[in-house]
Parts: sequence; C-alpha cells; structure tokens
Amino acid sequence: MHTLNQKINRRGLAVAAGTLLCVMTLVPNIRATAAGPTSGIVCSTSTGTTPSFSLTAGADYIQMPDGNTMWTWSFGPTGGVFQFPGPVLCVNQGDTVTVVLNNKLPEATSIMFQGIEGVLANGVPVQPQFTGPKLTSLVNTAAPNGSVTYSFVASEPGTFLYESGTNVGKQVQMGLYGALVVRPPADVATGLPRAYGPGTEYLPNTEFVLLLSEMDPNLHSAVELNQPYDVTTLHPRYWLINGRSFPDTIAPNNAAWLPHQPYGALEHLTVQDLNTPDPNNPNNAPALIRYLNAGSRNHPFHPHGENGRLIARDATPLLDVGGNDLSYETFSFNIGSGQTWDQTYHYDNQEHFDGALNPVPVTIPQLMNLEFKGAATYYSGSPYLGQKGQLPVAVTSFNQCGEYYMVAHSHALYEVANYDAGFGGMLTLERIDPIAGHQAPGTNCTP
Ligand SMILES: [Cu+2]
Repeated sequence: MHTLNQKINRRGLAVAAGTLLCVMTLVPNIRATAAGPTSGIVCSTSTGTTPSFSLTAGADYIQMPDGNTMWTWSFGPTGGVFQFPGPVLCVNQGDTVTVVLNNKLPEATSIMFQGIEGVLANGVPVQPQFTGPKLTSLVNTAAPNGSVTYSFVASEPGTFLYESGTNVGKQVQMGLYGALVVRPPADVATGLPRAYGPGTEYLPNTEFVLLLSEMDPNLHSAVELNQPYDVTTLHPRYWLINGRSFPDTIAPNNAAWLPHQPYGALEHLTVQDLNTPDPNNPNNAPALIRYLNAGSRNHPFHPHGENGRLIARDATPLLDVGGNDLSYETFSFNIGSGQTWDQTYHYDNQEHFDGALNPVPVTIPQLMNLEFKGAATYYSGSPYLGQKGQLPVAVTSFNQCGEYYMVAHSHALYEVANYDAGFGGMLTLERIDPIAGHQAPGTNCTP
C-alpha cells in the first residue's frame, strides 16, 4: 500500500483502498473496560530495584477476527487471567530482576531472555545453551507442574524478547513469548523518558509495543489434540501484532470481547508542529515504537504518513564506535526473526492542517478511495485535521473528531490477511489527533 499518493496518505485517508475489504466492526475509540491506557504500552511492573515477576505457562483459546479460535500456549501472570502474548515486563536499568516460571503445560518449558546474561538462583547460567556445554544441564527448565526461578541484572536499556528456550520450533510457535523493556534514567533537563542515551527522548504517553508473530492453525490443532506435527511443514495463516490480527489490533487494550488478548496496537498520536508546539508536548518529543519479532518469519514493516527513525536494533543503539549517531529515517525496514527494533516517530503539521493557516484545501478524494467496507469510512469529510465535513447520505464514518487515520503494516501483503482473506493480519492504524484547541468546537479528541 505504499503506492498511494503520499499527499493523499498524509491527508489521513486510512485504508484508502476501496476495493480491499475486511470485516470491520470495531471503532478504535471504544473504551477499555479495565483500568489503564486505552492504547499504548501496558507495563507489568514491580516496585523497587529488585523487581520480581511470577509467570505461569498455560494454555487456552484465543480469538481470531474471522471467528476462528486457536489453542495457544502463553506465559500469563500467575494467579491471573490467561493472556497472550505474555506480560510486557518493564524494569529500570540496573535492577536485579527475578522471574519465577510456573509450568502448567504438559511438557517441560523455560524462558530465554534474549541478549541478557542471567543466572539461576543456584548460580547456574540461565541460558546454558549459550554459555555452557549444550545438553549438560536442564536445570533452567520447569517440568510439568514444576517451577524455576531466573535472576538477572538489567544492565543495558532497551527492548528485549523473552521466549521459550525449550523445543522452540513448537513452543514459540504455540505462543510462549513476550516483551521485556529496560528503561534508562530519564533526561534530567526535560524530564522526558529515554529509550537509550541522549537524543532518544520520547513522549511518555506515546510509547507503543508492536510484537509481531504468526500462527499455523494446523500446528495449534495438532498440539490441542495431542497429535504429531512436522514443524518443517509450518504454514502460518494468521499474522499477529501483540497477539491480535487486524481489525482486532485497533481495539483498545483490555477490550472486553478479547479476554485473553489484552494488548491493542493502535498508535494514537497528536500532530506535531515545530512552529506552534503543543502545550502538552512543549519539547516536541516523538513517539517511540518498540518492534519485536517473536515469529520464525521476517516481517518488512512500515508506517504510512511519515518515515520513522530507527534508533536501535536488538537493544543496541545505532551509534558508531565513536558514539556518533547512526540512526536513520526509512520508509520500510525488515524485522528479522528474533530481532527487536526501536523507532521514533512523529507526524508533522508541515501542511498546516488546521485550515486557519492554510485556506487552500486539497481536493477531496472520491469516496470509493475512502471506503473501508461497504459505505463505511474513517474519513472525516474535511481535508483539515480536526474538522468534520459532509459525507454522502448513508455513509457511516468511524471518525470521531476530524482525526486522521493511516495504516502501519507488514509490507508482505499476504501477511495482511486472516487465513488468506484480506484485509486483516499484521496491520494496525495510526490515529493522528489535532493539537488541543485546533479542533472544531463541539468535537472532542480526548480519548
Ligand atoms: Cu503500506
């Protein structure tokens, strides 16, 4: 979908491909039922400098947008509701982290913290497959109904994958993975959080996790029915962000109708204007998007509207040996299997979308280029951000207050599908709100 005219793209015509349909029943602004942010990162935290988490590896059904269900294994909070993917564990740089893994699966399992050196309570390395002779120790695994305790010092900041280290061809595909976020100290001058070192500040309420993966329903059915399965025949049919496929990706965090898939992937931003800073963002800090790929396939990914700036890969900031900045803006980039990337992103008000400063509107595109399903659209009817205009009779608009919508998605378009039916899969939306006060009277862009 990168072939759309960039100007049209910037005008927020999300999903502007009238002939590409999908089952659309969700409005992105529906409130979550549980406490916490409607969109953006949902951290599991533990206070103090020795945070401790207890996870239970278990199994339950998750839901796909096409009505299918999938028997899934995941690391959920011990004593809590089964959830997929595992909790986003957020700790501070320098913390000594303890993770207890309880195993309610029918086979042994374990957790690998990718890129982190750790030890068990008895001092044995967490990951003997990397730090010691292979197969000499299984003490890092939890037997069925058993448990194991991991400990590590979160010495470096960044975005890390954690996933099963046992029978990974099966167990990771079954869903045993999650994200670990290690936060460095905030910037003293501005108080803004950082992803890494100086220059990686971001706006705290625009921090997003996009954990990519894919699922082969045949594998999941075989495991559910205790049947053999040949992992070399893997054929994914579902392509997930944070454990959901589009359009579920844009449902809010903790959506009541997705009881086991708590994490949405809507990127809810406010437009930024270098000449007129948002009082809510006086430093014009960008958003931060943390990408992780827990799947076995590589996924090319891009946001529409603006290029993102890649600042780190595999929790390693893009700096040269002299410490000079090597971050770069790019349209699309490849998230390799097992990789993580960090990207800053902002949506610039370079065309003065508020109308008062730019009285010359762009040509309103034809409705057929705005339709999402049937006569449903995300378009506001106005070329100006924060304004709503007339739409033809019988057109349903999901637009709340003149905000813009654009897609962010896998560029392998067969992955933008649910069991081969598009639109779906590894796709989410960016929602761009006007700066407060730039919207039409009577509208409300506050989520
Ligand atoms: Cu595209």
